[in-house]
Amino acid sequence: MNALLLYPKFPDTFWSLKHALRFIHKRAASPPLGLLTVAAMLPAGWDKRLIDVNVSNLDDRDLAWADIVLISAMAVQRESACQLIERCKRVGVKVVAGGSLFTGEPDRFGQVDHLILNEAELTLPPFLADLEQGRAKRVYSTDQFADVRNTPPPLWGIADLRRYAVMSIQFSRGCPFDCEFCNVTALFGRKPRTKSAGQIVAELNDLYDLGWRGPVFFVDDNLIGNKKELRTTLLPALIEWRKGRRGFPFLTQVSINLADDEELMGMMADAGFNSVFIGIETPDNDSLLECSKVQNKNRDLVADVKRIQRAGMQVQGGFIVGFDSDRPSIFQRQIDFIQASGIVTAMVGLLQAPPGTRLLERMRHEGRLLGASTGDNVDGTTNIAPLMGLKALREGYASILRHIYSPKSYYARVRTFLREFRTPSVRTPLGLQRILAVARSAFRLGVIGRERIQFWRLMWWTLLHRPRLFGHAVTLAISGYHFRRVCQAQK
Ligand code: B12
Repeated sequence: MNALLLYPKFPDTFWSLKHALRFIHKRAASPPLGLLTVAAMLPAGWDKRLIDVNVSNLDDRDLAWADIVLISAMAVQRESACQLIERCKRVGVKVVAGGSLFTGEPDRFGQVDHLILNEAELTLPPFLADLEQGRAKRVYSTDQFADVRNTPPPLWGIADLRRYAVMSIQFSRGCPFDCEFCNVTALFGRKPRTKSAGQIVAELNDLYDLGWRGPVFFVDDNLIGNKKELRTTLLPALIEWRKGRRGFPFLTQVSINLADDEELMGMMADAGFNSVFIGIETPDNDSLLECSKVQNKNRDLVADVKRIQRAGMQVQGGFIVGFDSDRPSIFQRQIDFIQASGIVTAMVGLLQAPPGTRLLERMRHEGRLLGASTGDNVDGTTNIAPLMGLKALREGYASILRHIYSPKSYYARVRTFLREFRTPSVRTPLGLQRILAVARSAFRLGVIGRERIQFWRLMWWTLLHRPRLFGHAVTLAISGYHFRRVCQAQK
C-alpha cells in the first residue's frame, strides 16, 4: 500500500512566521507532528511519503503513486485542506482525514472517505483492522483519551527536516485548568497524560541522529500540568541527556503559576528551556473571573513575567480583548501591560468561541453566537456579539496592534526584555544560515526598513550592555518584522 501523508497550507498568519522564516531560508515553522505520529502507527509494510505543501509542491505524480491519502489539518488550514481533498477526489484516490479541523467539524467534509477523529492511538487501529477486511466504516470516533505511553515515536525520517525552523516533540496532552474560551480540555481532557521520560529521550535521540541541532518545541498544552511528573522524571532525564551535546534549546507552553516555583524554573532552565508561551489574556481581574482563568487571578502578572525572564526563559504571551467585563479602558491597559512586561511576542486576539468550548455554549444560550470561528484567533474576527459593540472592539483592537508593533514600541519592548533576561546556557549552534540572517537583517531592516534607526540603536545597545544576547536581539528584530507585516495586513 502506498500511503501519501498530506499537510495543507497555512495562510499568512501571526504564527506562520512566513516573513521571518525567509531570513533563515526556512519554508515553515515546524513539521506536522500529528501526521508523523500517525505515520508511525501505519502498518510497517506500507510505503509512506509526506508532502507538506508549506515546504514542497504536490505533484500529480504523487497522487498517481498513492493508493491512499491521509490528511491532517487545523481549522486555520481549512481552505487548503478542502482544495487538496477536492484534488484527490478528482483523481479517485481514497481520502482519510484526522486532526483538530476534522474532529471539530466532521459534518463539513462530505467528500472525505474516512474520518478518523480524536486521537489516532484509539481510532486508527480499528479503522486499519476494518480496512484490511474490506469493511471500513466512514467515521471512527471515541469519547476516551489515549494513554500516550503507548504512542510510538514520530517518523521524522519522512520529513525533510532542513526546511523547518523548529522541531516539535510532545511529552503530555491535556491541561488541569478549564478556561471558558479554550478547547484544550474538550480535545484532550483535564488530567494531563504524560509519556515516560524514556520515550522522550528516545525521540530526542532520533532527532539528534538525524542531525538536528536547532530548537525543539515541546508542544504540550501545559508542560507544568503535572508538576510532579515533570520534576521527578522528565527534567532530570533532560538535564542528563544534555551532557556532552550541543544545541537543542527547548521552548514550550506553561501556565503563569510557573513563576511561583523557583526550583522548577531553575530545573527547566538547566534542562535547556529558554522560552515559554503563557496565556496571560488580560490584566483585568473581572475578565479573568468571567472566563474562569483562576490561575491568573489576583497576581502581579508583570512581576511574574519578569521572574520567569530572570530565570532564563523568554515569555511569549497570549492576550484577549472582547470579554463581557471589558471597559473601553482595556485597550490602553493591555498596551501598558505588554510594554511594561517586556513580552516581545504578544499574540493579541479578539475573544472567539471555538467548537467544544463552554463559551460557545454560553453564547448560543444567550443568542450571541454569530457563526463558526475562523480557526485563527489572531485575525481580528470574532464569532460572538461583544457587549461593547463590534465597532468599538475592532477599533480598540486595531489601536493595540498599531501601538505594540510600531517600531518604536516594539524595539523598546525588546530592550525591556533583554535587560531582564538571564543569558541561557543552551543555544542553537551558529551555522551559515544564522550568520547570513544577520547580514540579511542588517540590509532588510537596517538599510531599507522603516525601523532602521530603532534597529541599529538596538544592535549597539545590545553589543554594549548584553553582548551575549546579540543573537536574541537579531532574532527578535526579525520576528518583529513578520508581526508588523501580518498586523498591518489586518487593518
Ligand atoms: C504545535 C502547535 C502549533 C504549531 C504548528 C505545528 C505544525 N506545524 O503543525 C504552531 C505554533 C505554529 C501553531 C500555530 C497555531 N495554532 Co496550533 N497548536 C499546536 C499544538 C500545541 C500541538 C499540535 C501537535 O503537534 N500535537 C501533537 C500531535 C501528536 O497531536 P495532533 O496533531 O492533535 O494529532 C493527533 C490527532 O489529532 C490525530 N491526527 C492528527 N492528524 C491526523 C491525521 C490522520 C489521517 C489521522 C488518522 C489522525 C490524525 O492523531 C494524532 C495522534 O493522536 C496544538 C494543541 C494540541 N495539543 O494539539 C495547537 C492547536 C492545534 N493549534 C491551534 C490553533 C488555533 C493555532 C493557531 C491558529 C493560533 C494559535 N493560537 O495557536 C496557529 C495557526 C498556525 C498558523 N501557522 O497559522 C488549535 C487548533 C484548533 C482547531 N480546531 O483547529 C489547537 C488545537 C490549540 C487549541 N487550544 O485550540 N500551533
